Amino acid sequence: MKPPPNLTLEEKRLWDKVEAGQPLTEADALTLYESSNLAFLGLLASRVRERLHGKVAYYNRNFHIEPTNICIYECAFCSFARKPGEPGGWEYTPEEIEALAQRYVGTGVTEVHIVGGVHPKRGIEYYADIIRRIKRILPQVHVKAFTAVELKVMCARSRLSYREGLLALKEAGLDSLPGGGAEIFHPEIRQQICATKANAEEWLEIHRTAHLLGIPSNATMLYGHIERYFHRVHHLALLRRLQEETGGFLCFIPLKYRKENNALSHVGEVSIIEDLKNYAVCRLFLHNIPHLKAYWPMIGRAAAQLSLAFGVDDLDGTIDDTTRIYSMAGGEAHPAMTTAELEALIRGAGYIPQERDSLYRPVKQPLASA
Ligand code: V47
Ligand code: SF4
Repeated sequence: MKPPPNLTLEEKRLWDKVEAGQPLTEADALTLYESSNLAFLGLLASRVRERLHGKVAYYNRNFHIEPTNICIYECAFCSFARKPGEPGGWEYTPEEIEALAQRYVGTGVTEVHIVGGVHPKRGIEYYADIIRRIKRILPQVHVKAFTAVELKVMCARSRLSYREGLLALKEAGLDSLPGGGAEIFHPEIRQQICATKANAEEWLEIHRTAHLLGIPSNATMLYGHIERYFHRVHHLALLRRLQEETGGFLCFIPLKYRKENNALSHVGEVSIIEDLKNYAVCRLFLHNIPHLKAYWPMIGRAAAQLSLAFGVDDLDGTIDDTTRIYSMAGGEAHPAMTTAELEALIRGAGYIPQERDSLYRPVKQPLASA
């Protein structure tokens, strides 16, 4: 495709590079972040998006289980965690978790996403037990569970290596890992926002181990707080390198920092321009991670719809008002969408909705084109 008119020399160089399918360098990614030509970024990211997925945009039927919000850590951006005994804390028993799963029998959900606080007492045994109970009730459902931050502590508590812990969970029915806990890998920022939890090397090692055991995973980046562009590029470069090694990442999810009820509130939130730019740069730089997700409960429905023209190909799912992490931080209060609403959102932006399973296999044929 010919470049659009009136590009600067630098924009033209980047256009040609993307058209030729060459990976962008970290310097290229910084140049793109510093660009104020949003239309150019959208067009360029859409070239890559359409090469990978055409006009298809994915969604899934999912629900969340957050077993506890009791957490040993105090991440500055977190609105969700509570200390033991503090008002607003919860700790579900395995029986309560079974009752949550029971609600979804016969509903067509294909995925349960399980994440929570890092509980001071629970080890691998508790988590393997809840996976087994869920799989007994919903045998077809894909279990995407536990961030590397949770896994590090649960393995240590049960005196298991990452490999042993992940194998025990896999045997219990774990199918993939979600991408949380990555935040910003660069120590300059990590030290200020989540100093004591798993660091970059540990997060990456747990995902590497999972990939080698045949457990795919997602990756995230929490952006729009105190980090600078070069911290984001450093983060993306580490993920791209691990993906070159293992090929185990399915999807990348930029998570916009939301400011309500946490210790970083004074920093405020970035604009939608920044969100769209970030999606575009992530799509362009992470050429080897197949999917880019706009997680609508965090970014909002309108921004998620717009993001499809900035490299995004997945909006996540129906959710059914089962997650509190974002509502407690300023996201949608009761996040839930029907499949018809998700499809209308996608069609409204000129894309073709496709229900997917957790491995991005179509659950039914695409409906009439947009
Ligand atoms: O690691 C916490 C983020 C993550 C805030 O894999 C916040 O499909 C913004 O990992 N503002 C957990 N973000 C959620 C997560 C996730 C979400 C959606 C899809 C997938 C997936 C994974 O939530 C944490 C942290 O980065 N988070 N507080 C906040 N105030
Ligand atoms: Fe705990 Fe996760 Fe919140 Fe950090 S982000 S305080 S690890 S629940």
